[in-house]
This record gives sequence, structure tokens and C-alpha cells, in this order.
Amino acid sequence: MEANGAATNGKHINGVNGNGHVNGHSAKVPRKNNYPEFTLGEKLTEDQKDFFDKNGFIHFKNFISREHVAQLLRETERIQQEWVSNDYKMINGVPIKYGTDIDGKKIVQRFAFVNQHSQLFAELLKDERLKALFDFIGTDDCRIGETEKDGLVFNHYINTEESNYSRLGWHTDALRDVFYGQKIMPMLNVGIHMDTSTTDNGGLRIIPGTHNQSLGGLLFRKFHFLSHKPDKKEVGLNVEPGDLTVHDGRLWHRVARSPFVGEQSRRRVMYVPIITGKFQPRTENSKPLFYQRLLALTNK
Ligand SMILES: O=C(O)CCC(=O)C(=O)O
Ligand SMILES: [Fe+2]
Repeated sequence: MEANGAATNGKHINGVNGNGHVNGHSAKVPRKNNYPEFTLGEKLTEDQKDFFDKNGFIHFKNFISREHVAQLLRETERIQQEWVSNDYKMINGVPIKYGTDIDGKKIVQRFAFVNQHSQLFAELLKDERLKALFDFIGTDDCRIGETEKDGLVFNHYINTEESNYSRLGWHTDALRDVFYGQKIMPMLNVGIHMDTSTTDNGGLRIIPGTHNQSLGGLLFRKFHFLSHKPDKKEVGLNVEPGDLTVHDGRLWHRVARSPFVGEQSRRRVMYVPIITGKFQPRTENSKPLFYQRLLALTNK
């Protein structure tokens, strides 16, 4: 698979193809991916399983409608107002990442456990189609991480001087288990995308197939979170609001900073893990784990 439009040379030529902008994003059909896109039903197909086993990621179109996305975005504004005005520092021991929007307003750039702060997000996690994803792992103990890890996370990236979150360095999500001092258990990270994000506007970059690596590769291939260097084999994802992606917990990935500043760089995406192994709920008495502190500090 070829690196898909991932800009590796720092030159971004007419990044949005002159299509005009709506809310800072390309108004017409975004760049096409050079990997197959799928539709998620009640059960995974053999094609979907084969693609995922080989590549460690998969992209499903239109998991939720644009109206549903808009409704969820309004809900995050409500939660944000509550968190900002109460000056919450952590949710279940996970630090909240605050920053400043382009209008100077204080915003939340990384929310954890939003599903515990809103009926709408809690209901979203009850969608039966999410259970179909368990089959990518195939064990009986798969569950949606409603109360474990960071719960349903909402990321809000924007590239400005005042923003605190515009990118995320190379990492594997499974490394978090190592910080827990635990055996690495199979895990999936499910992304629900809220903005159009094309490869010429930063966004998610993954290295296909790296989920099938040795423990050494998992730990040391890149310097976790600190390296942002483009990789020859990386593939950028082009997504639209309502799309769902899944990546294996062992897959190497990063979030590239948008070459644009301000509104056009805005990218919002939610993640919830599918977990196996010992049940480890977090509560308001939980302490931050090393990776959670690291995430709060790095990646400006
Ligand atoms: O924003 C993304 O698409 C990925 C975020 C991510 O990798 C993470 O939070 O672990
Ligand atoms: Fe990640």
C-alpha cells in the first residue's frame, strides 16, 4: 500500500483543491483513499475480517448521520461549559486537556469518559453494530470500555499559537498496558469522526501491518509520543463526519498537525476502546497513569 497523500515534504500545494470551504473544511468530496472502505452492519463480513487481520485498521463509512454528529457536537459544548466553569482537573483520574480556541475562548481539547457525562454519548455506545466489532478479536470477554481506560474520549485538535493540542506523536495504544505493568491484551480503538479530515489537512497516519510485530517492535520502533517524523510506510486516512475507523491496539499511529492555522485545522474525533482481559473500571478515586500524564503534557 502506498502512503496515501500523506505530505512528507512539508509542502502543501493547494491543500483543499480549491473546492471552497465550509467551516474551514473542503466542501466537496474529499480525497479518495487508496484502500477499500466498508459499511458496518450487524455482523462483520469475511472481507472486513481479512482486511483488518492483514492491515490492523479498517474504515467504515457513515456509521452515524451528519445530524447525529451535529447533535453530539452541541452536547460537547454543553459538557465543556460545565467542566470549564467548574475548573475540573481530572475525570476518573484522567487529566483534562484544556486550551484556547481561535476566538480566545477556553475549551476542552481532550475529554475522557464523556459517556458518563451525557445520555447521548452513553446511548451511542449501546449501538449494536459496535458489538459486531468484537469479532475482530474473537474472544468471549470483549467489551466496550465504558468505565475502563479513558472511557469515551473526545479529542479536539486545532492549530493556533494558543491551542494546546494540534498533533499527537507516534505511539501504539497497547503501550498503555505496559504502563499498567500488565501483559498486553488484545484491544481495539474505535474512532468516530466528527469533521472532514483529509490527508492534506493533517490527521490520522497509521502504518499498516505493524500490529503483527514483536514486543520489541511494539515498544521501540518509535519513541512513544515524542517522535512526529513522517514514515515512508505511513498511510493517511481521509474521513468524513460520521465515519468510523478501528485500529488494533498494537498498530503504530500518530496525528499529523494541520499545515493550516485556525479554523481550517479544526479536527474533532472520539475514541472508545474495545477491551479484553481483567475488568478494571476507573472511578473518581483513580490516579493518573504515566501515559495519561504524558498525554496531558506533550503534543502541543
Ligand atoms: O486523533 C486521532 O485520530 C488518534 C488519537 C489517538 O491516537 C489517541 O488518543 O491515542
Ligand atoms: Fe492512539
